[in-house]
Amino acid sequence: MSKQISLSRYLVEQQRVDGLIPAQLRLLLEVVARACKRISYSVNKGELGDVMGSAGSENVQGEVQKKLDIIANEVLIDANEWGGHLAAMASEEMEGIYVVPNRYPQGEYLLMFDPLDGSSNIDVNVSIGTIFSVFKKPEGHPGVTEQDFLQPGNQQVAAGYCVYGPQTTLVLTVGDGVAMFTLDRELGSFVLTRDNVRIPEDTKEFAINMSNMRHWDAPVKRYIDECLAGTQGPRGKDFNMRWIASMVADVHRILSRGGIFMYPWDQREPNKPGKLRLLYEANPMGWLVEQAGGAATNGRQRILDIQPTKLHERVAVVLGSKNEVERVTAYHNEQS
Ligand code: P6P
Repeated sequence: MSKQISLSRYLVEQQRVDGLIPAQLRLLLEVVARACKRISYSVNKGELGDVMGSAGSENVQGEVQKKLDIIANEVLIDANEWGGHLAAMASEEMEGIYVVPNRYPQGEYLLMFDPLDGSSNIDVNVSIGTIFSVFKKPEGHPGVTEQDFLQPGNQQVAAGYCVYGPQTTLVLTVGDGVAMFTLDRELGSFVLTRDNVRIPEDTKEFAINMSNMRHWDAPVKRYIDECLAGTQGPRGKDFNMRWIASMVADVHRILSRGGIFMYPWDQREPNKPGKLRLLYEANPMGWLVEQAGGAATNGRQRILDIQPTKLHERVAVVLGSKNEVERVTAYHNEQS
């Protein structure tokens, strides 16, 4: 039987061999993984547990919360607040930051997460996931404030997601490439199933919500029109389209076989730069994609270089196979 490497062993080796992750960060990542395992069990219960449907409340984004949105958020808060590795947390589902209560030791890390991304898919049994991003708390002042969370994505020390699909798979980077761990339900642990994940630089597969076509800006229309023109058009090859409407599932496909994912600015809400969240979706996914040899921009600049101005900042997202992202970005920059 091939030697199975657990997530815990992988993290110990990253800590010991490469000196990449301090013990406190290793502990944090193991706690997040256990929380994701717990969320996976709730997700998998479906109709058998009291976890489906709406919670009858709205989140800070004004979106109707699903019961599982709230369950996942509470699992992550409860799992992480006592360990001594965190100073505070921020969630897509919460308006402000959650400072670790004084009854627990304060740590040096900040954890941000979208507890259950793609939750509109929960009730129809389509893959959903948890996205997380880790920063160090800025030094030089006591306590922690919202301002401490407003760091550009290039300052992340760890990022990842857990996709709850046919398999429950945790995907992680600590700055030394991307690794994938599949949950072995018999063992109850995450086992390394792919290491050094690489995204092909070219692709024939794009992911975008085509129903928004009439609202797109010209560079996006140009790029998609060229893909749709196929072998008769300037690209000289046919493209396929996928849109799961669950960023975690779409990004997992791109990390697994290449592709380009786009949620661009559109004129439906012209004052919003985009639909997706910078801190909870674009930064962690952008770093994972870059660590796997892909690229991630907002159409004009590298996502990880964007300086956030508020916790729930939104951003346009173009990420995936490097050559395609560079083409879309070039089209935008030619425009202005
Ligand atoms: P639309 C899920 O709500 C999400 O935030 C992402 O996971 C997903 O890519 C996108 O929104 C789907 O948006 O407009 O196609 O429903």
